[in-house]
Amino acid sequence: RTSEQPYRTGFHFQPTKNWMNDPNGLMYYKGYYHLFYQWNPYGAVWGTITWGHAVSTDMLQWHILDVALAPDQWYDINGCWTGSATFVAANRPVLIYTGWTNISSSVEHKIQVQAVAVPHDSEDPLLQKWIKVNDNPILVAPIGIDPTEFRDPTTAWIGADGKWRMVVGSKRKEDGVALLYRSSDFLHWHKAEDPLHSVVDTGMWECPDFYPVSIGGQNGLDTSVNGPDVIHVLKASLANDKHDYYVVGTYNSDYDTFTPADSSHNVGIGLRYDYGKFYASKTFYDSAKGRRILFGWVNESSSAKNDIVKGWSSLQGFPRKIWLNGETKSSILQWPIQEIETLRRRSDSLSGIFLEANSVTRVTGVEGAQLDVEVEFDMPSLNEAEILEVDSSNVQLACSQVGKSHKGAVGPFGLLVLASEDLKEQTAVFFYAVLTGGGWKTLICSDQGRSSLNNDVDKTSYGSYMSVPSNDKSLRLRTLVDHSIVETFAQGGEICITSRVYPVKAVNNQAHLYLFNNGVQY
Ligand code: DQQ
Repeated sequence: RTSEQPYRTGFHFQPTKNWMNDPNGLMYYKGYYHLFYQWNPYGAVWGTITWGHAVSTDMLQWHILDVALAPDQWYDINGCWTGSATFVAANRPVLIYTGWTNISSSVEHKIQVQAVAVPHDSEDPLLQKWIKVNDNPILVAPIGIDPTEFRDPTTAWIGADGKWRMVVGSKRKEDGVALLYRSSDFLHWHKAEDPLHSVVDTGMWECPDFYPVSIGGQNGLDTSVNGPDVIHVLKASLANDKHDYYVVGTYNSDYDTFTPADSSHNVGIGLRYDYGKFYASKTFYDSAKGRRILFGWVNESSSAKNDIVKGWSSLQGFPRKIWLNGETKSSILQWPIQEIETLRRRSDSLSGIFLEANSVTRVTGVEGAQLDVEVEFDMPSLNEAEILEVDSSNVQLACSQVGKSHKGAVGPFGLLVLASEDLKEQTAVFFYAVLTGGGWKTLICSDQGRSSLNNDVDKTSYGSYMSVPSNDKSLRLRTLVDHSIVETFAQGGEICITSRVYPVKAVNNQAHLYLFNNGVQY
């Protein structure tokens, strides 16, 4: 990082230059974590997309290798789009991805097909060279599906009959749909009559992900595992609103049906992985540590013009371990992978701090633009919480209307990160307990409103309501800060919020940490 490049990060993956988007083909193989990613080698904006490739032994330090897949065949000549990795046998990883091609060389109309690539040398733990198979494209859009909306194959899994299954994202009219395909040999795929799942009016489903989670623990499961102790998660990235929505449900592998566990949730309705910036995410099973890990694309909040000047765009979110929330059994929990703890150069612990009403307290001795902060607030008394006078159906709006500077009863209270000494720059992560029509709720917000003196960046606030059981003793926050990214995990990973910020003064060791309380009742 230089003074010209204050927004490059340290422990988040980013290519040395140019545009990146979705994580692709994640896997653990022969001692290395492999991250492929949508990458434009030619500039800092989206364009002719290849699969960039990086490897790591700890998901903290990455080594960038040569591009793994580039548009060099008629069926992917306009771009090698998102796809996934599957182990067809222990030492046989296979990639399936979307090729963006032309209907014919004379017609300028671009469509999507699916293609397969296999390692040139599966003995190479770095899997540096990939061969596109002769059978490509292995799938074209079926009748009734728009070939411009047919993409992003999932990791495949084995069903009850021993055959492979995979899902491809699409839409039918305005309904988002996860098309289901079956195969015996991984090259010849047949569409099942019914999709795995579909939800009316949710629009195009990009980057679907479908995986099992254990009902009784945090351990991850390989993608084909099913049984009485297992429940499934289906996620889709909604092209209409650029958010990743998931639902937990039961997968019947005899009939290939998927039924949401809680009828009030569905894909596109209800739960999101993250209430800030986080899109086109993908999980994989880490066989080395028996966990399931989630990566997601975090784009910039600055303009394309700025990206071109700085020469790069986008980060990957810090990898998260993901497992079923044992309390609800219909939502998941996410937490930064434990490897991050090895980066802690120093660890300070403070306790018994009383946050007076209307106070801001500097956490002395904790400076810098790279932090991993965990805070636990004693549960405030909710007796005095006020009725929320903002539009409670729109949380993003509620968070920006409340804002950190709002004076409430129970909150806002929380953290100021990347704050300049004069507090002119600050990113606030806060709780605010309110009474809405539906009862007590706690808002958790990330307020970027004062994150930068530069006004040429998007400072939208993000947030969510969080249900806090009455027997919970505290409100908990964990916030990771890495120069231009702030990732918050509230209440042990129930709610996550990622934001991008571009401070001008609060950089490097000029960035400070504060605790604040604007509520009068805390
Ligand atoms: N990005 C890819 C597509 C995918 C979209 C193209 C999601 O395959 O649907 O770069 O961000």
